[in-house]
Amino acid sequence: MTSAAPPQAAGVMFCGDKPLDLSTPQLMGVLNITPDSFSDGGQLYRDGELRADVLCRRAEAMVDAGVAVLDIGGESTRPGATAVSEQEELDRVLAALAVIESRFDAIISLDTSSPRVITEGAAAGAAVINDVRALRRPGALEAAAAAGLPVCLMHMRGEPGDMQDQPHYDSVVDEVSTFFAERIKAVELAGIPRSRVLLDPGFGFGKTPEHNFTLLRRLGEFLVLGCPLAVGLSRKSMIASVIDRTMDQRVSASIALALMAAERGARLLRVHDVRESSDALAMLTAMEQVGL
Ligand code: 7PJ
Repeated sequence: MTSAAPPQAAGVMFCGDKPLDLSTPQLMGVLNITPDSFSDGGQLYRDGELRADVLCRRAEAMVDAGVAVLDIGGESTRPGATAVSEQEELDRVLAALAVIESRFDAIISLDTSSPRVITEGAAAGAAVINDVRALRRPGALEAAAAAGLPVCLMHMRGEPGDMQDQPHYDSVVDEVSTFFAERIKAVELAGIPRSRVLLDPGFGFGKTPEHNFTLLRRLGEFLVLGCPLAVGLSRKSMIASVIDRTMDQRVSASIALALMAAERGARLLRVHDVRESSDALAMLTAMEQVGL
């Protein structure tokens, strides 16, 4: 299949007209426009209102720290979260895009599964679709293909409401690989070339701590699928399965996990603590640049 994307240097993925250089690991900063997200709910959106000034300061700090991508989400997908209506999600996301898009040059991704949010968000300047449901919601695949943007396809077993009810796999790595292969085929059939696909094993989404650590340890095995790998490990509960830490005490462990993932081939790291993550990544990149 031929791609309509501009000619690409090795490791560069075009997000609309902006190049994302994945030849070294890059950061994606999390901006949750929700009252109830996993670790930062209510900071940027409270009492039905976007806190535009806080959002601007947060985005600016992320851009200053060197993040390549700002990830805007209007739906909480933490375990047990209640569903949000498509209209409510759309209102949150469009309000945030209106604040950020004109002010910052960073690539904006949308953490969404909703076809309407994909279509209208892309029209409002979003340049990557990051879907924890891997475009399985009816209409999402077609909406993403029509938007012509890169997609991040994440593995999730079940739905946020029930995904942590005793997840079981015979082999978590094989089952996630099979899922990726099936989703790559589906997006290619819909007209999204593999060169615009990122894959994410979905840490914490329908997985026990052992599943999560197995996926991390064997992350490099997914590289044979030929797509760059994205990971979200920041502040996740797999940390608390090892050390008893509240959400805001998980920074050091999050950075350790991010570095392990980057060493195993991850190229896009979804993080909350951008300055600390960026400093840590700079050390890895410096080491890798000296060669063997
Ligand atoms: C992830 C995500 C992740 C990708 C969330 C949280 C929960 N998108 N959205 N990967 N997690 N691609 O921030 O902890 O792991 S929401």
